[in-house]
Amino acid sequence: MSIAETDAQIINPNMPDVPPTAPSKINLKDYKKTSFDVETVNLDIKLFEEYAQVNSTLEMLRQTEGDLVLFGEELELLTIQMNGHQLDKEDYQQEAGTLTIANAPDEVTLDIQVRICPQTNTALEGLYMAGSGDDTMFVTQCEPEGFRKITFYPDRPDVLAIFTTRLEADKRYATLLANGNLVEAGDVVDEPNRHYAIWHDPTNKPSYLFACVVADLDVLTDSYTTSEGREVTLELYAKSADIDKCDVGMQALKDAMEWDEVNYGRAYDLDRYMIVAVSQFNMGAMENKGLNIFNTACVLSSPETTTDARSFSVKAIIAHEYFHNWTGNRITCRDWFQLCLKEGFTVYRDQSFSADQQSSAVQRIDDVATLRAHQFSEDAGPLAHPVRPESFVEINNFYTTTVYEKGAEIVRMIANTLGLDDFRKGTDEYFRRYDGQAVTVEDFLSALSITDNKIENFIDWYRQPGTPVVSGHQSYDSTAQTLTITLSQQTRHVSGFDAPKPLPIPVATALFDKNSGGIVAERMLLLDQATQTFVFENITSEPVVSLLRDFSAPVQLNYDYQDEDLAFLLKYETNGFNRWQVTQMLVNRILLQGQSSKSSPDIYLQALSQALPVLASDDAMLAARLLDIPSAQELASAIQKDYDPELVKMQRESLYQQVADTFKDQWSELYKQLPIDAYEDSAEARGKRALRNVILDMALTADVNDAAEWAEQQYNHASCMTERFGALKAMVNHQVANADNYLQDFYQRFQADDLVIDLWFSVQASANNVSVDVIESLLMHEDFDWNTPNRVRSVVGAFSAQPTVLWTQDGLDMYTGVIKKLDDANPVLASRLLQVLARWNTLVEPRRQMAHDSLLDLQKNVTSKHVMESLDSVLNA
Ligand code: 0A1
Ligand code: ZN
Repeated sequence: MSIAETDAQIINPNMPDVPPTAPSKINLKDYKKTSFDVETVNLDIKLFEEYAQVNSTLEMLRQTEGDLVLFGEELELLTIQMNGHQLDKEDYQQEAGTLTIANAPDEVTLDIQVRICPQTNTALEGLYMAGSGDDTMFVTQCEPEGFRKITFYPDRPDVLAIFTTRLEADKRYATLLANGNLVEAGDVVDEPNRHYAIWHDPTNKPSYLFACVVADLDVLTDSYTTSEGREVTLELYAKSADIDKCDVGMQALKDAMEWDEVNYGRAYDLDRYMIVAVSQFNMGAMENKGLNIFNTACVLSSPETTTDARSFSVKAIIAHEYFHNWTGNRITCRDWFQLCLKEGFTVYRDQSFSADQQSSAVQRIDDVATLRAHQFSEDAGPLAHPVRPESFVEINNFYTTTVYEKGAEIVRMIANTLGLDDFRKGTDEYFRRYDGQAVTVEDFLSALSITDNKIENFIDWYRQPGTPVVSGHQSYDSTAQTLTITLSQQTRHVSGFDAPKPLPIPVATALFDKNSGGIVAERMLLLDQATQTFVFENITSEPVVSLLRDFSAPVQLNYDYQDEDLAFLLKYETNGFNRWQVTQMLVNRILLQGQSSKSSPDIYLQALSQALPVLASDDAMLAARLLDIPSAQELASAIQKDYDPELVKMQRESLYQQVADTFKDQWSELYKQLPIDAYEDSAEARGKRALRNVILDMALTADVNDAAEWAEQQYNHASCMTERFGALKAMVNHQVANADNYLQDFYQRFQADDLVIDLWFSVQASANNVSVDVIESLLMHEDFDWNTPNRVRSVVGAFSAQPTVLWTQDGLDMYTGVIKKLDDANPVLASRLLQVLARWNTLVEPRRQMAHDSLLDLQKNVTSKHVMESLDSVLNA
């Protein structure tokens, strides 16, 4: 579908004639309870060819003084009755987004009838139609404020109610699903083509966890018996062509259910758990009570069509949504400022689950790499905000890596500070105390403090934006046999926030004997002042210090290491994560320090030569990670001024080339040690596939004879997508002679599979030599679809990671043009794409000015509050 068609679609003829008001800021400090609580909700949703009719009955009870306020957007109000009496226009006040009834009695039954238009809902919030042609379905997305696009309701997370939902539709939509248990289903009287189903959810829930699906889907069914003896039916719904890609997700669900029982004592509480795969979805997945809705990219997986990395993340996302049943659903957020309460804790839980499914070192490496590439960069720029923000215009703009990933790091620090036994006692207390409630971060910390109140001052981590920089040095006294480590912390002052104060920073530390390489002391240092010294006694010779082991805090470390110390640690550190961390420090020293103090790559290359051959046979996945050079964005995030994308790219590529050349004679041997075997989904097999792809790319970089042929062989004889796509990517990036033929072959083989065609788009949009012309031709391709966020991200998202082309006039024109197009149709997606431009202010001239002008021009052409809020912050750099 073209963007012109999209534009035409979004004019909704049913929109009420309500004057717009300027978007206002909402502040945490203004939180007030609602005047009325909802006890029960009865929803009746009837879907027709061109619209949906939604009738609702709300039983409400007064809890404090004040008006009865309902939220509603893009609804055509047909009738409203209070306690059986029809309300006239003068009985209520309707403003943009709200409907207010003054002087309501203490007990109220509201009957409300509205019409909505899911068929034209391109924003993918509320109830919308996904798919096209004969292949359509209706689904909901209510978090954070989508329910108000279905009916008028006190749509806030602290209003919990019991929902009963009746769905009615044409019989070609055979699947009618909503939260909870199915209580009745049948044909509609006198309408032979229509049927209905009634669902009842016995748990009290906020409206953001409401969901329904009206579709024609196949289902994979399984079951799980909980530790409490409950027999749970598990159902995974997908299009019939995709049903054979549901086994990985189903197994992950059962693994997650068991893991939560063993590790947190949490069992599932309904008789049915459903997951539905949807091709048009703004985010990864959604934890609606008993009825998760998933982006197809985050649930479907098969060896032939899904890379190992993607398949692994499918398992993690299935677990994440399942874990929300306790951390998010049974205990929810009092208000949206507390989003990190459910997200930070749940990400910590899914990371721990994933660490149990593969090497925990590799899991930590991947989590930290993501944090450093994305969250550190957010914290360093104009979009920096506390993990618990204090104000927002549009809450959708705060589903950020700061809330999610930094939020998870805080929970990790707390868990490590308490120790895992006391952390478990604390989480048990949290579930005991707050089950069924909507609570705050303070409540969470107070429950976790039952064994020890030392973690209460971690609240400052939730309040203060910016990444702390920990600097330090050591001095050794051979007479006293003491080692003194001095550490200090500094956080940049983000404008609009109080001056930063010292945070409690746990620094996991080990001292290594220089002669034996063994550990002579190990301690968790708690740095909670601006500067502190820590003394180690009985140290007989000056050791090498390893700090921030396992990345014990989300900080930047600036310790006065010699390169030799880091090379030493690469050899002797016992934990794989710490070894990776020292290679990253070495690479950063080579690439980022001022010309005069730059490290030479020699020590790094020498250290790698020692580590690589052993690791390659020992732990292939870790060996693959050790060859990582931080991405261009991650490097850029450390540069505050005069960032030159060309220079960084050149330096990065030159180091990569040096690594490739250093091992030129070994790539062939190493590659041959990793033959293509029959497909296996084990950590070891995944490690070998990852390393083989890294080696292939290195060999092509070093111009090893026959490397292009290896790539073709690997593509042709691939046992799975990781091998085939790895080979294709290498061929495209190195522009080998046959690359275009293979691209074409790939397209033809997988034409029918949207998720693989997303890969096909993304490999081209992220190619080393990409140009704006290539991107534009991809956007014009007949398979490109503006209404499918996965497709948009596969081109535009991939392109956004190409700073040398993005930050040019043509690149910016193209990119801001996309944001303009999506601003109206899908503001959530448009605003997320915009956030990539946040670091414009650090660019070298003339790119900086160019970017500034483009952003100012964009400001004149957008209207959604999502994009306007992000743009205001970005321009305030
Ligand atoms: N709660 C989900 C994330 C999510 C947020 C917003 C959405 O639509 C605008 C969809 C999903 C999670 O953390 O998995
Ligand atoms: Zn989540």
